[in-house]
Amino acid sequence: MSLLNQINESADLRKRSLEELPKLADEIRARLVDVCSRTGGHIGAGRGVVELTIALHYAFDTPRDQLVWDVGHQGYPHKLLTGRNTRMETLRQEQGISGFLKRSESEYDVFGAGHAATSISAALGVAVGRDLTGGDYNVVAILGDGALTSGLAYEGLNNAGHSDRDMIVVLNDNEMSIAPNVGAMSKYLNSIQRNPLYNRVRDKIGELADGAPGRLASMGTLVRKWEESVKAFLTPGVLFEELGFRYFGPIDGHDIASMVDTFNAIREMKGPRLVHVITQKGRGFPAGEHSTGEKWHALPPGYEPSTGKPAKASAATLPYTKAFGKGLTELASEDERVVTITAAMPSGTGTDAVARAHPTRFFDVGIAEGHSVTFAAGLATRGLRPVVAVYSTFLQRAYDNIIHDVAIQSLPVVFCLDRAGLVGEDGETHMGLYDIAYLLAVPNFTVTAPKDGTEMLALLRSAVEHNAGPWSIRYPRATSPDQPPPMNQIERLPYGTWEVLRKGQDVAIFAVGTMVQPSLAAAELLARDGLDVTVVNCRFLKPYDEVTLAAVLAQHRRVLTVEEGTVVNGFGAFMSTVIEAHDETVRVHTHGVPDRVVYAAARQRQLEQCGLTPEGIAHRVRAMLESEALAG
Ligand SMILES: Cc1ncc(C[n+]2csc(CCOP(=O)(O)OP(=O)(O)O)c2C)c(N)n1
Repeated sequence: MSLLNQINESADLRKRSLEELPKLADEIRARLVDVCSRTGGHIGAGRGVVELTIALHYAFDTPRDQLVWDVGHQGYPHKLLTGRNTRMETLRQEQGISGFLKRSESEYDVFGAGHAATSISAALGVAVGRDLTGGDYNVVAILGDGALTSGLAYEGLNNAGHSDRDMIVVLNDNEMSIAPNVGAMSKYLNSIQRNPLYNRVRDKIGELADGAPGRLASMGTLVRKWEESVKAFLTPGVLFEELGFRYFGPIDGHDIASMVDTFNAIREMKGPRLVHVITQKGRGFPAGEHSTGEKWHALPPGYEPSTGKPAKASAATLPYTKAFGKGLTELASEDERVVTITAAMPSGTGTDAVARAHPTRFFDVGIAEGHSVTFAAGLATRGLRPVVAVYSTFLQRAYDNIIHDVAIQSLPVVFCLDRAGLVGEDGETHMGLYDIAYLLAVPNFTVTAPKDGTEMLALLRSAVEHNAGPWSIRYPRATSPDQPPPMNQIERLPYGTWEVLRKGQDVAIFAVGTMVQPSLAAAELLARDGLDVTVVNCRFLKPYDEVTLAAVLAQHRRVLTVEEGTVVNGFGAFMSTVIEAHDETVRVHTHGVPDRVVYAAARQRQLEQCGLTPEGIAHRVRAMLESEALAG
């Protein structure tokens, strides 16, 4: 009988012998490949930490001891061992198991996550909270080497090391972020791993210590090697030591017995401790052309479980991400000033294409969104045209940098916001719903949203040629409704202009970006009811098109704004104020994502739930007219 199926909670795991655990690891790997082939998901990170997860739940008394996982995308093995195995088929589905960690899902999920590098700060908060409330348990933060490219991780380390609190940080070092990890810290960790002198001496001392009698011999062998012997000679991890952590490692993160031995030995120690574990991301992937780590970070459903061969993407559709990467690459060939920046998301933002074509003008700065923006601002002061390609959700990390470093100085930085709007199965932590609201509030900022891929590239050209301040372009996690031509056939758009796509007289729909096509379709539906609707493509949210606005308001008494973003303080709210000042007799209704958390589901379902479909928009128009009729 399968071991995994006999584990309903982590206590069941701890009843097992150490010898059984490698078999359990195999079962977990097989289960992950199978489940994710149907659900899609972050399979690479989870497969890398199978043994680490087992060792943690084996050595620590979870859920009493508190495990704080960073990001949470590596949490699938943790979910399998903590009562969620039978529901794993619902991973990332509507009402199903989250693809990240979630407090409401399980008492084992100590702290919700999705964005990187929060674990040390959160774990320190839990540890201090424990001490203030008289608790007695261990607190363990587990984060990857990628997360150590983020400033937030250092703020946590700095504070925790100084606090002298009892907590453990497990550094899961696989040399990968989503792409290969970058930066000085990554090099430093490599040097600890790869220093042959250190490894040789460590082995030698280990052999000698194995024969030692007394107290030393009764401690975990590995711990004794590092703590008492090697550190004195070579001090690996001296940086962490200087920050106030006792450093243990590096340990083989696929050797369950070594890790259990280490965790058991350091569990009762006091103060901040850091265990450096070496793992291989995606370990055990089927071999072959699809086995490189980055491709396996996350996969869509439909891959072949035995080979890992991905499902074939339809050649007829083009994701916005791809169209953007191609267009930006071509624009960078035309214009030497164009410099591309990503915060650890080269393939996610399509800028891996730019990296290949223009390596000297491409910068992956690590999971450091705030830094990426200020870095771009610095580049802009030299006459360059930095393009920051970033997910809408991750740009939230950089709000002060946007205002303080870019906008106040009116520097020409271009922000290309991928995954803007409803993002589907990644769920609430990754929703790109706030960028319209937070960028409209920033002075000197040009805020735009294209209706299709061609317009996205036209806005990109316009943005790069714009001298007066920052500019944002948002586009969704979706395929473009069109196939944009090469960049040299794309012209810039007249600044601050809208486009009237359909002329009617009953109601004007002011549609933003992804909502232009469904608004046109809604107008068709309404035409069947005898309603004559105007549809305006409000591609410039700020500055808006004063001339077109005045012309439309001269013809219409009713306006419905439609946007794929939070309705609170969004484009509709902005336009309501503008229109009221222009003509207070015009009624404005705003339609967008309601003011609530939007959870995982297919993107199309989310659009339906928010009424951001042709039917939903038509319904809002009818409701607007009905409420008016009722009001008399
Ligand atoms: C603030 C933020 N930026 C970007 C991401 C996208 N992202 C998810 S996982 C990941 C890599 C994390 O690397 P690491 O911490 O080493 O964990 P691993 O995946 O290697 O286990 C990135 C960049 C994120 N989750 N949060």
